[in-house]
Amino acid sequence: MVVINILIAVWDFFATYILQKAPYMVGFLTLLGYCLMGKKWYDTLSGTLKAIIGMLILNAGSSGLTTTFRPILAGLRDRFNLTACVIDPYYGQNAVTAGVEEVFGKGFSQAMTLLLIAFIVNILLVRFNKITKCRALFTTGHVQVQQAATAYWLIMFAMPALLTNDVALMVVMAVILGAYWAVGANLTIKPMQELSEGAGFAIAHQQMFGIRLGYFLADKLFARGKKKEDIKKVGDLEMPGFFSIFNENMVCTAILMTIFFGTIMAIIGKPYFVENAYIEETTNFVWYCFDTSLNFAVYLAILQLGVRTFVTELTASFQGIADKILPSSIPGVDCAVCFGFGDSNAVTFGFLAGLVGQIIAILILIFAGSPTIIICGFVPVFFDNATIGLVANEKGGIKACLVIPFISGLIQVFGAALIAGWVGLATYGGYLGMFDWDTVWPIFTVIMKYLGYVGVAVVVIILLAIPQIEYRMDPEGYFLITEDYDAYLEHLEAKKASN
Ligand code: ASC
Repeated sequence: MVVINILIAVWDFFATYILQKAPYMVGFLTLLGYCLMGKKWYDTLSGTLKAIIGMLILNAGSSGLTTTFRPILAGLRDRFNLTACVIDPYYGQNAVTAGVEEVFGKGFSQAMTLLLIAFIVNILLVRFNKITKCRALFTTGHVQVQQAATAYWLIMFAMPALLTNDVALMVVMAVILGAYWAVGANLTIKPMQELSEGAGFAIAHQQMFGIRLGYFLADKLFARGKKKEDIKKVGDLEMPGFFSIFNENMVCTAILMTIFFGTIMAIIGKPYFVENAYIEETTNFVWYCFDTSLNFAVYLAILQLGVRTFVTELTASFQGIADKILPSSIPGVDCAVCFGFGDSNAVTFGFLAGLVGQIIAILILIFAGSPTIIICGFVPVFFDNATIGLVANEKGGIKACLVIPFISGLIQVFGAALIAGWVGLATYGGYLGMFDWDTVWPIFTVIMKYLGYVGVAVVVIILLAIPQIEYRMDPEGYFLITEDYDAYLEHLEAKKASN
């Protein structure tokens, strides 16, 4: 009895403080990896601390961005008294918590049990990757919490028959969500290895299908028939005279964000910021806008420093886990990690292009009299589109970096309006709204709503078939790309030469 109680207490601690907190999860994996490699204790200690601190720095940057710029976009809603659905992971989670009891008669705590079981499904799919071909492990706990909550709602909406059978409900959800994590993160391996020149990570976030789609479109529409050297990327832009200051990432971000957020803040107007205690009546508003906008560049720089601090530790130590426990696997990490690679200005360009797409889509919703109006949330518009833009730029150049996030912005708003209105989350004011949750998940929901248990099987089969198809496109290179990137590049050369 005592032993069981201790085990439960240890598990509770692990689930609360490690599994759901990305920095400690990354630290735990680094520690485990170095221990399995038999590294000296002091190297293990230093590597683990660097991984945790690096991830905490990354979090400081990304939450700085989110907490500073989210209220500004949300301010538009308050200022103009719009009753509309904000697309944002945190609003989405609140909406689920607020409505789940009322709509489905279920508490939120089951969503957390779901998270743990789905994570085990992810581990198993990676463990048996000789069969499943899944190579990436999810490590981003906060994202898993948000996704478990939304998946919980979508699946109960699609399959009300499950409401009376808790075990079946958990099994269906855990299999679908766990497969989505394993398969989605797996899809990002190729784009990420190319972007980072083999740094050894995948993305475990909320736009994994979006990343692969962006990569695919950039390749097919913008890189077709062109030599790699002929593709003009954001970093190759040679700008004349004063424009050349835009080549510097910090300067470019600072100038564009000052123009952009300055305009939005001017539209919202000083009284709003005074009423909500952001500033005093006596504060100079123009200076406040300037100062706030500059912080965008600050947080982005912090975020990139965090990436540099932890990525090498995590990926080097993960070798121990890959050798001993999960062969041929790599860690899936927050999408912000890729902002440390490629052309850093592509982050800003992707974001702005996505934002233009979102604004146009919102205007269309308003003028078409849509019953659900969407408000841009900072997290989807920035983190999704910057990531997709970065990948598109790497593969297809600057045009791809502008066009693909623009289309993504349109899709995010239209997709969110349809799904959030249909399943009833819009009534509670928010929806997760990240790219995959405006595209792939609504499609899953439709399939399950109309086909029931058959639909569940269809979704699972579609998901599990994806890595199989990818594997068959290049069986020799498939595991090589995670195991030995240089050998993979040689394999590609040899393949090209023999064609
Ligand atoms: C999300 C979310 C965040 C951000 C962050 C990006 O989806 O909930 O806080 O993106 O993970 O670094």
